[in-house]
Formats: sequence, structure tokens, C-alpha cells
Amino acid sequence: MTNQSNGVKNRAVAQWVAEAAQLTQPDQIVWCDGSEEERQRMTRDAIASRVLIPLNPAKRPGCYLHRSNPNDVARTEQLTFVCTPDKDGAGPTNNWMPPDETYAKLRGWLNGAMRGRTMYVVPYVMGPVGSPFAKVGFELTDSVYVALSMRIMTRMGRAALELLGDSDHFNRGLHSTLDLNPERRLICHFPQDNTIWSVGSGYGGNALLSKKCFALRIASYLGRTEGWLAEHMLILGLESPEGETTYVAAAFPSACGKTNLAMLLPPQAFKGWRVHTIGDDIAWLRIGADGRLWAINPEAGYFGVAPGTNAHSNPNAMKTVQHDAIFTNVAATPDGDIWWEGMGTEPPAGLIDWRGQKWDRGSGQPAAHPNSRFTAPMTNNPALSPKANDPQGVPISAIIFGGRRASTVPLVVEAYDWSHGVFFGASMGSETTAAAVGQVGVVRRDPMAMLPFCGYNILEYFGHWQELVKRLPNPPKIFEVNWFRKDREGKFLWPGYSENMRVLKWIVDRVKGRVGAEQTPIGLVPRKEELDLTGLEISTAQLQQATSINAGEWLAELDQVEEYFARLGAGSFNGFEERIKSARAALAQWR
Ligand code: OXD
Ligand code: MN
Repeated sequence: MTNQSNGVKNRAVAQWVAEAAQLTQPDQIVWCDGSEEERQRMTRDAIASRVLIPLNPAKRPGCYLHRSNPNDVARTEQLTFVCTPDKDGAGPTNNWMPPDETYAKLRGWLNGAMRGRTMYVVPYVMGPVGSPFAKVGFELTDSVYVALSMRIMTRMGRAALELLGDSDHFNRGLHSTLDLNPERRLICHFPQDNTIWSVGSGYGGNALLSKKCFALRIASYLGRTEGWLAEHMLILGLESPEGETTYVAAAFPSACGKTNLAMLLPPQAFKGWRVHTIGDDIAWLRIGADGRLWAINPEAGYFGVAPGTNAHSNPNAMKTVQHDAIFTNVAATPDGDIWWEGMGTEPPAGLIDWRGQKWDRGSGQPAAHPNSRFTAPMTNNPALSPKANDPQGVPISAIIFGGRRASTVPLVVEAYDWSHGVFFGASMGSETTAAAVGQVGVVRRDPMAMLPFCGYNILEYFGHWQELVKRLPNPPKIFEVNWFRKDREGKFLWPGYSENMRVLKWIVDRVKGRVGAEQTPIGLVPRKEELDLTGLEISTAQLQQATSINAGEWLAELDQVEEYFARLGAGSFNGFEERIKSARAALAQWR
């Protein structure tokens, strides 16, 4: 076995890598340094082994296509485990197995798993280097696709080793694709050991351990013990024509348009307004010395859903994926470019589908997988905020919770206070999407969009949110939004995409105390004249439907929420019961 690690000074790292190598028996170990020379070498290897297909450099310079195993195209929540010493530590929403048993089982699977393969040692930093938020992780992986993707998604390489010094405080991620057999696929988290073992999958959310596994599941646990929050949130800055920038963080379940909102290009009528992206998926939030909540994006790239991305829905994303991007499970055109449903162009003749077969237009099957993805560095984004690398992060003035709901939830509603906002987050629901294996389009409760990502007991997590505000003299205001409400014919009531700017502006004006709102049993909603609708064609009736609170729908919603909380054991939790009771009483009087 070759191993060029001899120079590594950190003994904890060297010992842990040696143990993993002894178990998995790779032919060689490659320590990644993050250099350009290394990227080129690994890319050549990936092309030679047909893991990456180069795209036409005249059309997409530096871009590659990856086709995954068709059985491995989304996160597998049923195979994802939080392995705390007792079941209660993982709580009612996580799959649980005891740590010792899990390690033993996975050791059996991993025994010799990397024979004939290379083990890449991928050191990475989450957060701007030098930030008090920053944390170091290592991923040991036998997938060159994962190693190259980690290079895009994180600050990968030598910087991590330098930052770590001789500390042993780093996330220990071990990943092997094994034989991609779903029968031997498990994504296991050991929060107490700051450790992740992921086997049998090469899919981003299962295999890029920095992302969901470390930056959300393990980090949420670390946040609980260290007094901060790791959240499934985008972060954006909204700059007014006067040059005032307000930062908001927004949680939506997977594939509900976080990337689109984070990169939003304001509509024509909003001259002089700009949206700056800090992050599109994950926020780490801490209480600052000034008593405000500060946020960073721990990632350095985007792993976005491709289908539906086009020049209208997200022009900045289209520019972001123009060069130096990796595409996974999209369709390929005969001239070496890529295509997906909802790209805004006709499918060209001779299209190759995501499985690598000639696409049959009449088959009714999509050419790109519905959860096909692009992986691109954040520096490609024309809307990237100058603060994206700021070690201090940005101060958050508003938190938004959103879901995909065909009915009930209005376009926007403001919570009366932080604790009411925690109730918004805890009770939110959304229709499921293709980002996770399972039925698509059914409403499921997804507290704070963290259902698949909270690495400890969700009841403790709600408590952590409620406690945090005691140390937060200037908390952000909290809102709930829904871009996806439909009319009786099933047509969306709100145009969405860039027009969501109008809702963001109302939110900013609420934060600044510049605009009014109407009190309803659910929270504060804008009156028609309080939303800036300049240049938007929307009928009064349509807007009214999009923003209305319907008593019947809400009474049914509260029944479901109550039932969900009861199932979690959160029935009498933190005033949730009283919230439901008083909302019901107010709804009984509602017009
Ligand atoms: C993602 C997800 O990939 O939430 O961001 O599934
Ligand atoms: Mn996500």
C-alpha cells in the first residue's frame, strides 16, 4: 500500500487514518492538498475510470457529467441512523441503533472494502478559514467523484490541516461505496464521537459527508452542546437602492427552491435592489457580542437541483453552472452539453437520458432524473455576497420558514414573537419531493425543515430554540411563507421566483418598522396595499386567495399539528398546546 502521508504531523489524524486503512485495506492512500495540480490528476483518473464524462469545453469549460447507479439517486432517510448511547438521545424522529452494535456491523461490511481501490483522505474546513464558526472535518472515501465534489463544496485541502494544528477536535468521516448494494447501505452518525460512517451509497446527501451528515446532523448536536444552531437554511442579503443591506435566513425542505431564492434576481420594477447570496442550503448561527444572531454558510459550493432551473427561475444559477461544474444524472446532448426538464429549451434530437440510454421522447419518462444535480463553486455565482467569506458572518434580521403547500398556508405571515415563530417552525409541513427516496407530493410535517437532519432529540431541539432567545437580546423576527398555494383548478396563485422579492421587501420593511400588517388568528399578514406590487399583474381575487387565512382549513391544520406533536410527545411542550388553543379560539371568531 502506498501512502504519501508521512509528513502529516497531527497524531490523532495519522492514527485514525491508519486504523481506517487497516480495516478497509485500500491499495493506496492519497492525501488531498486541494491544489490545482491535484484536481487535474484526480479528474484524469475519474475520466479514465468512466466516473466522469467530460463535457464540450467550448460549451461548458471545466464541466463533467457523472451518472450514478440508478438505485442510488437520492437521500435514503430510512437507511440514515443517529447512533446515540440511548434511543432517547436520537429522539422520536430519527432512526436509532446502539453505537457499539452499529460500529461492529459496519466494521464487518468495511472489512477489506477498499481492496483494489484508492482511499482519498479529504481534509476540509466548514466555514471561512479563521472564523470563530469554522470547524474541521476529514472524509476518507473510496470515491473519486466524492473527493472532487468535496473540493467544490468545501474549503478542502492543506488549509484544514493547518487550521487543525495538533488538535484532535475534527469530524471523522469514513465513506465507502462498497458495491452500491441497497441491502448494504447505511448512513450512520455518532454525535458523541463526532464521527460519521457512510457505506453503500455515492449520492451527494449520503456521501458528501461535510453536508447533511456533518454540517447539519453532527453540527446540530454540537450546536446544542455549545450553544448555537446548525440549520437547513439559505442566507441572503437584500440591498436597497439606498445601499442598506438586510440579511435573512430561510428554511425550506429539500427541493422547495432554496437555491432559487438565495440567488434571486429582483423583478424589473425593483430597480436598484439587489440580492446577495451567502449560502443556499445550510446556516450556522451564533449569538454575537452585540446580542444579535450572526450567520455563516459553512459550505463553499452549491449542490442544487437541476430540473426546473432556467433563465427565468434562476438566471444566476444558469451562469453558475456555465463552467467548472459537475452534473449528476442530467441528460446529455449529442454535442457534449447537458439538458434537463424545465431548462426552458426544447429537448434536442439524439438526447441521452440520465441512465446513458437514448431518450425516447414518447416514453413519458424524464430525460434527466427529477433529483439530478449540479455541483458548482460559490465563486461562480454572479450574485455571491462580498460577505460570503467574512469570518464574522452576517447579522440576521429575519428568519423565514417555508414549505410547499397547495392550500392553507398564506403567502406570508409574521409571528408575534420568537416563541410564536418557534411554533411556526416546529409545526410546518411540506409536500415531499424527489430529493429523498419515497412517495412524492404528500404533506409531511417537517419541523424547521430539519426532520431528516436534526442529529439529536427533536424535543430537545425545540427546547434549544426556545432557550436560545434568553441569551439573544435582539432576536430576528420570524415569518412563514408559502409560494406554492394553488387555486381550485390546481394553478399556482402566486407567480413565485423573482416576484418573491415583493415578499422579501415586506419582510425587510416589517423588520425596520416601515410597513403595517393585519392581525389574524395565525399571525400578522400584509394587507394588499402593504405589499409592493408595482409592475405585477395579479388580480385582487388571486392575491386575496394567496394571502387569505381560511378558518376551516386552519382548524383542520391545527388538528394535524396537534396530532403530530402528540405523536412526538411534544403535546404539552413549551406552550405549543396553548398556541393551538388560542388560535382555535380566534379562528372561531374569524370572518
Ligand atoms: C439537499 C437536500 O441536497 O436537502 O440540499 O436534499
Ligand atoms: Mn438541503
